[in-house]
Amino acid sequence: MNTFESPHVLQIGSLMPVLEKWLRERYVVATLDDAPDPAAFLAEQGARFEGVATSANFGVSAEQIAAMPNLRIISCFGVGVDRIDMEAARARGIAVGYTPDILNDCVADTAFALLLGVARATPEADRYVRAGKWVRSGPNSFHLGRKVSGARLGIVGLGRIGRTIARRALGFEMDIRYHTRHVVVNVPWGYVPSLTDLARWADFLVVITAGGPDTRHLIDAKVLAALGPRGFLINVSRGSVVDEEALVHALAEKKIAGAGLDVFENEPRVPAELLNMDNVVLLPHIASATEETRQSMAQRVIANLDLFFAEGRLISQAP
Ligand code: NAP
Ligand code: 8YV
Repeated sequence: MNTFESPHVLQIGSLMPVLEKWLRERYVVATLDDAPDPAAFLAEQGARFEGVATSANFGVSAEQIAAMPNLRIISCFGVGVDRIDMEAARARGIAVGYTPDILNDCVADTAFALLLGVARATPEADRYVRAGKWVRSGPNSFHLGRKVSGARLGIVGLGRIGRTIARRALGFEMDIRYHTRHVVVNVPWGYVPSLTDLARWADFLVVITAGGPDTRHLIDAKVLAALGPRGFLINVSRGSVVDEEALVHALAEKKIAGAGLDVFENEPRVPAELLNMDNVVLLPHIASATEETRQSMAQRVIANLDLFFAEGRLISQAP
């Protein structure tokens, strides 16, 4: 494509190198992060951008959208669009592309990695071996874990990823129930209208709702108290869904058994108290981060942009 004919696309935040390469092969790309003063850059040059390429981490703010009067499409690397000001995009009729379904498997796998990790204390056991404690303390010296197979799994959010998690749980012969705002038809798992009732019932409560204001602190002190001292919390959705202060308190006071967390309220900052707790497993927001899935996500970001600029439509349009 000749650069004189190519639409101008603004890249917000760093993206996978291959995605950055593909973008530059097709479009005239400017990286907002390269500007010494991003706001001044947008005020001066915003009118030239018809497209934005961003990620679930960086999103696009209402102010940034306002500074691009000719913006027609935002293509997001990720399925969670809570950092994109969807209202501002909708008001201007700007299309928002995202990457649903492609990452269901890896996010569900990570939910199980966290669940197994915290229940069987595998990261802690690994540290025990490396520190020479097994040699010093002898056979069967490491504390007992908790059984996952056959346990009760409560899923908060039974969308694309939640259903994939439920299917994984069938292999572990778990008893599965879920909570959402609307009953999901054609699934064999029991609906629990009250989140606290689900937490009270569950051995493992896995959170996989959307982020944003509607789900902010859905998992609060009350839900954690209901989960109880034998219950584990797993969060692979967004840090904002869990009241982190209440979670730290619940863990410190042994009001819940443990937690497996891929996401945090102020990423990449993790509450200092969690760093010294053995009954938590902490991941740096890597649920979708496999070579295979990230490659497919990058392809979808490009496919959404290409199809939009060619035919005015998207493969995956965020609702
Ligand atoms: P989805 O298909 O839209 O499912 C979202 C689910 O959340 C739906 O079942 C929805 O049901 C439920 N939900 C929304 N608001 C709720 C509320 N207030 N109370 C209870 N349930 C609520 O989305 P998905 O593709 O499964 O992805 C889910 C989220 O996972 C994404 O939005 C993203 O934030 C997160 N994610 C994280 C990673 C990671 O790297 N950790 C990777 C991918 C995705 P109702 O509407 O009926 O309530
Ligand atoms: C993102 C995610 O890809 O899809 C989402 O919503 O949170 C992840 O899969 C990751 O945060 C990179 O932006």
